[in-house]
Amino acid sequence: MTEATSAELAAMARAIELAARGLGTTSPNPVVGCVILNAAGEVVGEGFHAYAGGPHAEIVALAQAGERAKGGTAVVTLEPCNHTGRTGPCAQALINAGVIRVVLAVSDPNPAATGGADTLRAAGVQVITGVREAEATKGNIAWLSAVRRGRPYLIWKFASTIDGRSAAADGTSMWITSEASRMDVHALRGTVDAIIVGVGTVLADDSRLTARNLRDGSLAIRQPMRVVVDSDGRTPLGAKVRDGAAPTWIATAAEVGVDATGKVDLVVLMTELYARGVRSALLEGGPTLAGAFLSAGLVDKIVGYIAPKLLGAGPAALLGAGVKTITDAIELDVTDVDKVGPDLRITAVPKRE
Ligand code: AOF
Ligand code: ZN
Repeated sequence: MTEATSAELAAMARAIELAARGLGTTSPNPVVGCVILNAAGEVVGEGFHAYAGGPHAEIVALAQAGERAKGGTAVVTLEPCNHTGRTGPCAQALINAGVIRVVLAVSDPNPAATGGADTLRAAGVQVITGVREAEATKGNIAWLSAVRRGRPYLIWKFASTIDGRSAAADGTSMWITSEASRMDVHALRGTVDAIIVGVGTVLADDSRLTARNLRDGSLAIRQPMRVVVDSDGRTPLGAKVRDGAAPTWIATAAEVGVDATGKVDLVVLMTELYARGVRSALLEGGPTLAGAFLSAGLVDKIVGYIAPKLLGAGPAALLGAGVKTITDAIELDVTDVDKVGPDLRITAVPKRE
């Protein structure tokens, strides 16, 4: 059978669900889920990847299935790995367990690990690819796009009034959006590996840029790296980002190098972040840095919190994005619109030609 059966389609939906349990804890590795069906098509094992360095999803599911995997099928959201990294090759483990068929959703773009499907086929295992591929891709979007491009998946977050302003005329910007939106931002911070801001934001707000728990304000267990883009090294020694509560990188022009505008080269910065294990990052401010990232085509997703307020004056949420005339506008596709407390949360992705 060269197409997935209905039992396998159902198992893939389940595997995608299992994979999602690893979201936020597997980086720099992907989220992966696996279901083992016995020869009769019954579920005999389930597993997901929980943390980098831990057993891969296939190994967890095989352990649960034991002897019952023999003559059965492995349904997995990512092509089984072919390499010995922190753990052994899953393709070989599946062969050793006597699995005769593997159904997978997405091929592995990681050059170190790819080739599992070929190894399985060479051992006589039937391999079906591309099953529920779009859903599995969505569940792993940050990791997949990061690995394919060699730079982190970047989310630009901003808060503004309905008339697009991020501060009042006198520069005051505290509490533009509601408490509910600010809590939502903390949850968002908890899903990424790094938070990026410009030095202007540090100088203006002196925020901690940590992810805090929604209930009591205590620090979340996993802290994203704080990255301050600071061409001239102006981050004060006493700035809260230097409090040691999370790994912090003050990225200066001297260290990273500069682009044609004389500012920190953002492409180099992103490549360096990837090398440091960052697969997803949240860009939080300010407007000029956001403009530079957007015009360089480095933003993958936009989350805007829009407060039901009008100011009529004051700085814009975005500046200097390289748009001079209407035909230069950065076109977006809105993927979600939600109400967060009294505010609107708009999620969008740049249209790519
Ligand atoms: C995972 N979990 O369930 C699967 C992965 O660092 P290692 O040795 O654990 O290898 C990580 C690579 O293995 C990862 O980038 C991906 O290409 C492949 N498959 N990884 O962390 C899993 N199946
Ligand atoms: Zn593996």
